[in-house]
Amino acid sequence: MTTRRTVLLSLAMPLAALVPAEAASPLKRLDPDKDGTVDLNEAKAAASALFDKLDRDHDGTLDAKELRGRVNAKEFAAANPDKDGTLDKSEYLALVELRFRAADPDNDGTLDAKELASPAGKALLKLLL
Ligand SMILES: [Ca+2]
Ligand SMILES: [Ca+2]
Ligand SMILES: [Ca+2]
Repeated sequence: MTTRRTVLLSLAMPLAALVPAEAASPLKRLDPDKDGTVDLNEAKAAASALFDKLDRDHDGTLDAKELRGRVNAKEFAAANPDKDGTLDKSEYLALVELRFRAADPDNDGTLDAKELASPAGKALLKLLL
């Protein structure tokens, strides 16, 4: 019995050793259900956490300064229909959804590693991490 257990442990070890190296990739950080893709809910959950982190003055909105270049002026204007100079969370998440769709050319509702690495995918990641 002891021998068998030792064999199982030695098989498990190399797998465990891989985890820290992979934890840094954006896909791993954005994929809590570990299905290998990022869906819109996962993207929005990450975006919501980032929004709270960026909102330094905790007024529930992000101004251009708090966004620190994550959104260009044209997108900012389009994402901010009430033109108050700030994005609230629902405006921010609408922009995330827009970029998500742009990054999903095969329209399957999920982003795989390749889609995340595309220019549109990288633009989306700026709003998530
Ligand atoms: Ca997933
Ligand atoms: Ca703010
Ligand atoms: Ca896709």
